[in-house]
Amino acid sequence: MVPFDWADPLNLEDQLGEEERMIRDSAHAFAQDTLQSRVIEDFANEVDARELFPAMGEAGMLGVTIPEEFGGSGASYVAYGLVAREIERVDSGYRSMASVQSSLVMYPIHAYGSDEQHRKYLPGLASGELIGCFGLTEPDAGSDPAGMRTVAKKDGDGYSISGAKTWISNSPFADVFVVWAKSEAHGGKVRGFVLEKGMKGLEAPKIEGKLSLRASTTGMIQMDEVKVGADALLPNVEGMKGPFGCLNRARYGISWGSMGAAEFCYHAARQYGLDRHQFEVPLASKQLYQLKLADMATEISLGLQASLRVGRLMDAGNFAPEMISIVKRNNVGKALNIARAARDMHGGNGISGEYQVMRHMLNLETVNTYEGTHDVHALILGRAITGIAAF
Ligand code: TGC
Ligand code: FAD
Repeated sequence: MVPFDWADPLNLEDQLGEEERMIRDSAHAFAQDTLQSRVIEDFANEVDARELFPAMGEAGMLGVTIPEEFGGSGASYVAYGLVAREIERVDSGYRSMASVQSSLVMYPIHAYGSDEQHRKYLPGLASGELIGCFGLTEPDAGSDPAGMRTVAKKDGDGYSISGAKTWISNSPFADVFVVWAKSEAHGGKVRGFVLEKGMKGLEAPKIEGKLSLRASTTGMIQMDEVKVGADALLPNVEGMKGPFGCLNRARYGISWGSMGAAEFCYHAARQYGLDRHQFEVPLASKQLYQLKLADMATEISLGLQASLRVGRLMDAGNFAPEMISIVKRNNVGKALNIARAARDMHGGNGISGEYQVMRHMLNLETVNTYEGTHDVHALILGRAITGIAAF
């Protein structure tokens, strides 16, 4: 028998390799030293924290699974998940900045791009010298991105791209824009294009006034006949499996990240209950309070085990996208419930920025919606279970 560890109930630590632990430890140190010290102000002031990209790059937080020859770490999907967990332990918005860069920009350029695109973009994205964004969602195409209206028309040797993307993380300060459009030259099939800041007809206004994910900058991408060369096309993928292949990686990372946010809330609620006395005893001595902590520990440890399992299967090249729907949907939904409970357990203090649980709660509302809403992932699973699409 071993003693029970309330902070690691199912001994996840024992299941990690040495390199995974090292990467996790450096992510933890970076997140606590560089991110935790500024997050309350970044969230309160809705700052554009673009200077965090080179800092993340230097700390090895970008492109964890991308090969070292392109500036990445060449590490496992489990290591990538552990990094997401440490960053999101501080704030979902910072994790969003990093996961868009790694899974939604570096991944498609690496998986679908040409050698020239690899050399041109990947090292700068890995170092954080370049910032990337991913344009799939449109004002009239959110859960149903196949309904997109953005088009690419043949224009000389290249293309002319027109349309609008909305709710795009990082777009207002991005240098590199991975944009998905219906290409007339490819029979109307969806194709990926890499656009660059400063191109004529390309604008990326900020969406101001979010009540969630305020430490992450979100904007639109407006394209009015943006002319690009043939070399802007991602040559090696066609159809919706292109963007969905990227979403698989990001959704998987979110399943770990959301558990990091939940762990912060669980630890905070435990400590608060031990410190705070009412009716002359600690709140943590009350059965109702302990029940909530027990539920948190249970959901977090089960969620982490499930993400670890999916990560190991991804590393073995042996996963189905529906597995990722299970962990994204379950872990984010559970994390949101945990954050709401932690907010309540902090009483009035729970609504102050200083105690941070309400910030996590507000952030997780977005995380529950983006990368496929909680209900859309249920429908993805429902289709796989019954063979009937109910979208
Ligand atoms: P469907 O008919 O199911 O499939 C079309 C083609 O795509 C393939 N496919 C996949 N390939 C790889 N991975 C997956 N997960 C895939 N899912 C589908 C499929 O095999 C097929 O290929 P082919 O070769 O036969 O053409 O497509 P559908 O249009 O009916 O899809 C329905 C649904 C609901 C699954 C899909 O539309 C969906 O997932 N909707 C949610 C949209 C979403 O998640 N958007 C995210 C935008 S990015 C974002 O939110 C970033 S947030 C910032 C951050 O991450 O921090
Ligand atoms: P809708 O699709 O309109 O859904 C509204 C409601 O209807 C939801 O509850 C949904 O579950 C439900 N619903 C939809 N369809 C069905 C159905 N068939 N049956 C039952 N219920 C249904 N996108 C990007 O491309 N790149 C990014 O970087 C990015 N970053 C984001 C950052 C933030 C802060 C936010 C908030 C969003 C971001 N998104 C990004 C967009 C995000 O992916 C979409 O918001 C999400 O996919 C949902 O689309 P929607 O907002 O249009 O909602």
